[in-house]
Formats: sequence, structure tokens, C-alpha cells
Amino acid sequence: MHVPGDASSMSFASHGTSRKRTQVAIVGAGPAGLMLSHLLALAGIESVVFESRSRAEVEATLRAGVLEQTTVDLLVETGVGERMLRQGSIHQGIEIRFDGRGHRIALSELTGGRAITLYAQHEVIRDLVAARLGAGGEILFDVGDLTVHEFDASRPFVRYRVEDRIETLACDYIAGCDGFHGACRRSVPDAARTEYEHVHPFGWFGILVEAPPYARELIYARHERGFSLVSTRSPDVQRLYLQCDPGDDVDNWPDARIWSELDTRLRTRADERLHRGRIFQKGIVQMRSFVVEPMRFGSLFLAGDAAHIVPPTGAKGLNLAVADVKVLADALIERYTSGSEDDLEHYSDVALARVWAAQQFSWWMTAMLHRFDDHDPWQQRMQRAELQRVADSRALQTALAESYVGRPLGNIDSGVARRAILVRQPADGAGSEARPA
Ligand code: RFL
Ligand code: PHB
Repeated sequence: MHVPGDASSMSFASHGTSRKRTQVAIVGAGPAGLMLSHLLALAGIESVVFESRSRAEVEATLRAGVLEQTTVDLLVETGVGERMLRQGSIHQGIEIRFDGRGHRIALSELTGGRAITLYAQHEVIRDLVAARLGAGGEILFDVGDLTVHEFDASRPFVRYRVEDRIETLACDYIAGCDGFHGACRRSVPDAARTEYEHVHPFGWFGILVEAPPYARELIYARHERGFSLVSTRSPDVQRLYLQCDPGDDVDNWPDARIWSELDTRLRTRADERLHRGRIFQKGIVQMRSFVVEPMRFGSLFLAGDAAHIVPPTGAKGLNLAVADVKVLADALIERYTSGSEDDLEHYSDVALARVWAAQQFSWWMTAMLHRFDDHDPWQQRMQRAELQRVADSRALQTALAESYVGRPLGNIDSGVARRAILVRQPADGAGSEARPA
């Protein structure tokens, strides 16, 4: 029988990887996969990361920008936060704007000093790739046709193509960190998974602009014509979004139309106009909410976008991916150090508790700030009244700020995971507090 942990005992040359077995095979070199590999390596656990795209493509994919305090702390504590601390910008508040007026949510004041950091996702990726390769870690880029096998039995393995050769790698565990369109989740039989999905009736048109910042803090704006968001990447590059039809085409949006629409949605005075800059990137994203349950199938563990998608209004996707792999890494470390699988068994429940809390927060922000074409006047009034209540209530602002900056890791956000854990305790309740959140 194979004993988890004897990865080094079977190694062969002349493959995409120099070995035939590893402890953890990680599919996907996004934030989830790379961070998991990094956390495991720090604990002396071996992994191989498989990525279907090239290193250059992975490092150039433009996506998220907002890092929660929790994510920032983890990057710093594990030695990959140095460039982020130098180049990222810390924001202690955000603005919610509606009816042409701004209302500041004082994130740090409301959360005991916590804040967000603006630092692009592809920079996080670059830092993690450099850390893994610098430490001798294995990331196989450009792998094709990857499939995962026998994760319901005790001998899982992955099969993949490098150039024109088919290779296999045996492992103890597989981490499916291959994003929403990846192969891992789809490999689980339909009957073994439940998927919850809501496709929102709008998209975000995103642009990158060469210009100095438009505001000191992010602006989330609600307008009758639709939502818009002012964000930033650096002193010279700004990130702006506006709500659009998800089926729209970027070609329908010449620069003049984008500026005019942003001016209309964001203005607080009749003559207000954003300073223009060169728009060098345009794209449309469909808004989607998605969760698969459970997040574990035998020795296959899903993490990040492979298991859940949130609309970006709450800026949670990357942060949830990092939170998942922290829980998973801790559980794997426990497995390899003490031999106990208890934490691996609880991985799905613990991760899902945070995921559903983030889904609810992202939905709250999305529903409060977007235009819904099918809303009747009463529903429009309700939406406005809710925004006004947030603007007027310190309690509601605190709730928003706590979720936005992110709860500390290890804090189970709802009773769901705790109940799931307690259910497994002996009937007399003995030891029911043995696994505190
Ligand atoms: P990723 O980043 O999609 O990485 C998955 C990787 O797996 C590879 N892959 C495969 N590799 C091998 N074999 C296969 N069969 C494979 N199939 C796929 C892919 O090439 C890819 O490299 O998932 P991960 O690691 O879970 O990370 C999730 C985040 O990328 C995502 O949640 C965020 O970008 C979401 N998001 C935001 N999150 C935040 O926390 N803060 C934000 O401010 C924020 N803003 C955003 C966002 C997402 C956006 N879009 C584009 C949806 C803004 C936008 C516009
Ligand atoms: C971004 O800067 O890309 C960004 C900021 C805030 C969000 C989503 C995306 O809620």
C-alpha cells in the first residue's frame, strides 16, 4: 500500500517533471495553485503545479486589484509580500456614491485599523512564480490535455501532455485550482456534486487608462444608467468599470462613448468631467455567482474559482481563493505531520462557510449598486432607501467594512461549518468544543 509522504522514493527522469510521484499535484498556476504550492513548500511538502498556459500569459493576465488585509498579512508572513509592500497602495476607506453625492466608508476606523491594498493580481502571480522557482519548485507551464484520475481511490494521478508526449504523475492528493473553466470540477460525476449558479443580467465593461488617479479611494457609484467603479493600479495607470449588457461588444464602445458614460454616471457637479487619458485595454466580463458543494471528492480538493465565482462588486474572488488554500494547506500539513485526516475531512465545510458569507456580501453590494432593467419604481425606491440607510448608519457601514477588508482567517464566518463539525461529534457531545473555529 502506498504511504502518503514517500514522494521521493519513486523518481524517474525524462518526463515533463523529473519525478513520477509527488505528494500534492496542483492543477492551475493562478493565485490559488501558486499560493498552495508556496505554503506547502514552506512546510517541506512537495508539490508539482500544472498550468495549461505559458508563463508569459499567466503573468500578464489582468484581473483583480483589491487585496484584503487577510491576504496581505499572509503574503507578508510567508515572505512574498516585499514588492507588494513597496508598490501597492493602502486604502483606508472607499466611497459609495449615489444621487450625485459621495459617502465615505471609513474602513480602517470601523474595523480596528484593517485596510485594503491595491496591488494587481498579475503582480501577485509574478511574486509567487518567482518565489516557487527560486526555491526549486516545479511549475510545468504549457501542459495540454490534463486529466485527473482515481481520486476516489487511494492512488490518484494526473495525466497530461508536454509537447507531444503523454506523461502521468502519481500523487497523494490533487488540488483542483484550475479556475471556473478548468478540468477538475468537471471530472467529478454529476451525482456527487451540487452546483448553485446565478447568472446576473449585466456585465462590467473594464478599461485601463494611462492617467493620474481620479480619486484617493475607490468609488462605487450607483446611477439610473447603471453602476460604475473607479479603481487604480498605480500613479500612472487607472482601472475603471461600467455596468453594461453582458452580450455587448467592445467595438460598440469607442473612447468618446466610454468617457461620456463615465462622466454621466460619476458626476457630483453639473460641469464635472473626468480627465482623459489613453485607454489601452478594454474588456467585458459577465457577472456570475456560482458554488459547488462539496469542495472535496476523495483525494481531490477544489479551491478558488474552480469551486466558486462571485461577482466582482465585493472584490472577493482572489481573496477567497487565497483563504481556501490556506485552510487546505494547514489541513495537508496536519496530515503529513501527525497523520490525522480530520482537518482534510473538514476542509469543505470550513471553506464553504467563508464562501457563502462572501457570496452573500458580493450579492448585497451587487444588488445595492447596479441598475436592474426589470425593477419597478417601488423596487428602485427600495434600492435607494437601502443605500441611504448605509450612508446614515454606522452599524451598516461597519458590517460592510468588516466584510470588505476580510475577516481574519480561521474565523468561521457563520454557524454552518461549526454545525457541520459538531454533527460529527459523539452523540453525548463529548469533545464538542475540541475543534474551535
Ligand atoms: P484562476 O486565476 O482562474 O487560475 C486558474 C489557472 O488554471 C489554469 N488552468 C489549467 N491549467 C492546467 N490544466 C487545465 N485543464 C487548466 N484549466 C485552467 C488557468 O490557465 C489559470 O492560470 O483561478 P484562481 O487561482 O482560483 O484565482 C481566482 C481569481 O483569479 C479570481 O477570483 C479574481 O480575479 C476575481 N476578481 C477579483 N478578486 C479579488 O479578490 N479582488 C478583486 O479586486 C477582483 N477583481 C476579479 C476582479 C475578476 C475579474 N474578472 C476578470 C472576472 C475583477 C475582474 C474584472
Ligand atoms: C479592480 O481594481 O480591478 C477592482 C476593484 C474593486 C472591485 C473589483 C475590481 O470591486
